[in-house]
Amino acid sequence: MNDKTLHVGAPNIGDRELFHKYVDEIFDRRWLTNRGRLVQDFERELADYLGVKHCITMCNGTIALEIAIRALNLRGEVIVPSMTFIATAHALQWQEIKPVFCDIDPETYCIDPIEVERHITPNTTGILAVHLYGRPCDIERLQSIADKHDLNLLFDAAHAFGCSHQGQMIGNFGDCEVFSFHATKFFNTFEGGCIATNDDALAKKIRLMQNFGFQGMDNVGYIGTNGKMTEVAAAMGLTNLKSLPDFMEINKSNYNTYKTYISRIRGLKLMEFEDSETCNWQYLVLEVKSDYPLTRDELLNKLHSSNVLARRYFWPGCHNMEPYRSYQPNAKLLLRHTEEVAARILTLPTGTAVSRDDIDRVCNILKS
Ligand code: T4K
Repeated sequence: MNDKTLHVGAPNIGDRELFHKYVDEIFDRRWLTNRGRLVQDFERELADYLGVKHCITMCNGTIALEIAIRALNLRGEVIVPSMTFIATAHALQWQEIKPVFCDIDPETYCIDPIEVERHITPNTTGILAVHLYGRPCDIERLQSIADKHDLNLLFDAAHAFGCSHQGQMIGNFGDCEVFSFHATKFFNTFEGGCIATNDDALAKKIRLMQNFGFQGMDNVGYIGTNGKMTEVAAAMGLTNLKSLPDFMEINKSNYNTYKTYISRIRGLKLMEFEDSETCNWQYLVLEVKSDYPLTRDELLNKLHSSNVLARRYFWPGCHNMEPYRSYQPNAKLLLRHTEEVAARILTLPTGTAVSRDDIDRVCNILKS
C-alpha cells in the first residue's frame, strides 16, 4: 500500500461545528458579502489580536498587495526581494511599477538593508520588504532608510501572521503590512487576506479602493476595484482564530520533533526562529548543504517518490521567472545570496495534518 501523501500547505481547519453554525447564520440573514456582519466582527477581532488600529480584510493577499501599493501611490521603481513568492513582484509589475530585485542577507533570508540602499535611484518610491517564512525583516534599519530617502515602506507579511518583532505583533510596522489568509497559510479563510495599518487616512483610502471607490450609495469618489472578503471566508477566519493557539502549538511541536532528528544528520540544517518572539512556525525550511550526500534536487525527488511533497519555496527567485527574466536579464549579477540560498532550500510538510509518525517517516527518508 502507498504511504499517505504529505503536502506542504495542507490547510489547518478549526472547529467544524462552529463554522457550520456561522454558515447557517449567513444563510438565515441572506447576507453573503459586501461588508456583512461576520466581516465586521472578523476585522475587529483581527485588529484586537494584532493590536493595530485598522485591519481591512481582502479577497486574497495579492489583491491586498496591489491595493496597498496603489493606496500609497507608489510609481516608478520599488525595491523588493527576489527571494519571495511571485505575487510580491507581480503586484508591482501589474501596475507597471518596476520591481527592483534586491539581494537577501544569507543568514536571515530577508532583504538586506545595505543592498536596499544601493538600489535607490531618483525613480525609487518605496520598499516592499517580505518577512520571509515568518521571520521579521530588519525593520528598524529599513524604516530609517525609508525615512532618510523619503520612501514608503510596506511589508508583505503573508508568512508572518501571529509573529512578533521586539514584542510587538507584525502588522504594526511601516506604512502598512499585508497578510495572506490563503488555504495553505497556517491561518486561512479559504482565500483571503488583510491590510493592517495604524494610519487613519491610509485605511480610509484602502477601504474606498477595496469597494470600487464607493463613498455611499450611488456615489463613487475614487477609482477602486473589488477586493472584498466574503462572509463565508470571514466565518472561516472567526472559526480559525479560536484555534490559532492550537495551530501554533502544533507547528512548534512539529518543528521541535523535526529539529531533534535533523540536528543529528550531517549536511542538513533547519532554519531557526527567535525564541523570545511569538512565532507561527508554519514553514519548515531545510537547508541542504554541500556535505549532505545528495543534492537538494536529488533529495526532493527522493521525498516525492515516497509521497512526501516537499517544495522548493522560493526557487528559482522571481528574477529567474518571466517576465522578469526577459525584462531584467542582468538582475542576477547582484543577487548572489538569493541564487545560492534558493538552490539549497526545501520546505517540509507541517501543520495539523502532519502526525508524529509522519515526521518519523519524513526524517527516516532524510536519514537513509
Ligand atoms: N506574498 C507571499 C510572500 C506569498 O507567499 C503569497 C502566497 C502571496 C504574497 C500571495 O497571497 P495570496 O494571493 O495567495 O493570498 C501557494 C499558495 O497558493 C500561495 O498563497 C502561497 N503564497 C504560496 C507560498 O503557496 P502554490 O502555487 O505553491 O500552490 P499549490 O497549488 O502548488 O499548493 C501548495 C501546496 O499546498 C501543495 O502541496 C498542495 C497543498 N494544498 C493546497 C491547497 C490549495 C492543500 O493541501 N490543500 C489546498 O486546499 O502557491
